[in-house]
Amino acid sequence: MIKNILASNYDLTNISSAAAEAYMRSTDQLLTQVANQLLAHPQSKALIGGNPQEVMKDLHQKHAISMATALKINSYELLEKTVLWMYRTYLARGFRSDYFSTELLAWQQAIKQSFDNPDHANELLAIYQWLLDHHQEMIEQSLAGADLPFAAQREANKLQQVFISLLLQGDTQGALKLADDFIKTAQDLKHFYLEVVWPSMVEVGKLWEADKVSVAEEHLATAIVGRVMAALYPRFAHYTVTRGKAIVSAGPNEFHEIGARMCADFLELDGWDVTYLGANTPADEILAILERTQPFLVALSIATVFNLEKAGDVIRSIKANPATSAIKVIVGGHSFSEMPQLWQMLHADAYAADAETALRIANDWWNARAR
Ligand code: B12
Repeated sequence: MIKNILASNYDLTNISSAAAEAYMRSTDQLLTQVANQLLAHPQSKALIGGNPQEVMKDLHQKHAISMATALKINSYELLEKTVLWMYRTYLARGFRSDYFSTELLAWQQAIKQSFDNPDHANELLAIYQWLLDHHQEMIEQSLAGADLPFAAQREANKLQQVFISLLLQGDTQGALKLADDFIKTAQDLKHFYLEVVWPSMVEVGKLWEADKVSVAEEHLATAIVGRVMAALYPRFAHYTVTRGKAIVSAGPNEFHEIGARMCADFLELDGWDVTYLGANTPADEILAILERTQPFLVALSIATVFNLEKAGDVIRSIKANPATSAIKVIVGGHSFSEMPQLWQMLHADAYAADAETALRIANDWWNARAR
């Protein structure tokens, strides 16, 4: 098993912040050059498995964001994991494995053409060279990685098996009935969210990653879960506030909202005064509502690694502003599931792998607060 290929070979502190900033400044130019090179390649269509050009361009964007994020927070491990995810996901969609080496060469070429400062260029070229040198290993590891650890890895239980088949069949009524039959108490609701809904959606994600369910089927599954949660909410939302104010939101550009909503519901069930903002709250709006309403804590959900950088910027701004710096920041979401230590790199106050643990941490903070 090849583990942490990059992390074991590189120390990101070797990359100067000037080189990292130069990469971020040049991203648009680099993206254009990389796309042009690949489109001009004689086997362009075959390399991308007949997918539309937009899919390839989107992949380049993802590559650039993950590279920039890894450089910014000094984490080669993050880069490695994202590269493995990309290889696995796009190989499943028909991209050829030599597409990725061709793309890496195109990035090298674009860097050589775009960077004025040869020292900065050389620092970045070395990373790309390393990715190229380990290309075959990375392909193999990504394909072997179907068993990558997921935070929600639980023994599939009967209820979950039934629930996921209802989601995949698009049976909203069946899913509502199942939830209604099973959930009698707040404890049942928590169990249902953690042991049925969460692993079912992780499974839907794995099927999407392997190109075995379509985007529409994934949307349908999410929409059914949203309807089930909305139907359950009024049954348990009658509460008395016994704890502080909490703002729960998905981070900027983050469209995944079910995890945040679970956290919001768990906190609310336990007496927190929750403001739930849903998906994709812009950074300045998060900062403004924190300053205006002065909650005790803010919980930010970040599901994809491509949104970590933006979330990190929000947290830095919260901590830098004296009007919000005392607000506790807890983070969570799928992007941390393989690298829980990322929360420290984002300068959050805590991370929790699930809504129950988030609640426990919030309550500990509340109980320990200076009165
Ligand atoms: C449904 C879904 C979508 C839907 C979301 C719709 C919605 N309204 O929420 C849509 C279609 C929008 C979507 C889009 C994309 N998605 Co998507 N998506 C999923 C999927 C299948 C399920 C998400 C979900 O609801 N999970 C269930 C909830 C309960 O899980 P959770 O969020 O992880 O929450 C738990 C914990 O993480 C924690 N938690 C969550 N938030 C918080 C917050 C705090 C503060 C705390 C303490 C804890 C905590 O508590 C929860 C359990 O109690 C996941 C698969 C997965 N593994 O989750 C992929 C997944 C997250 N998506 C993925 C990707 C790549 C994308 C796209 C980039 C796809 C693309 N276009 O190329 C876009 C990105 C859009 C964007 N800008 O955000 C990847 C991410 C991979 C990576 N390396 O980052 C995943 C993992 C799929 C996969 N296996 O490859 N997606």
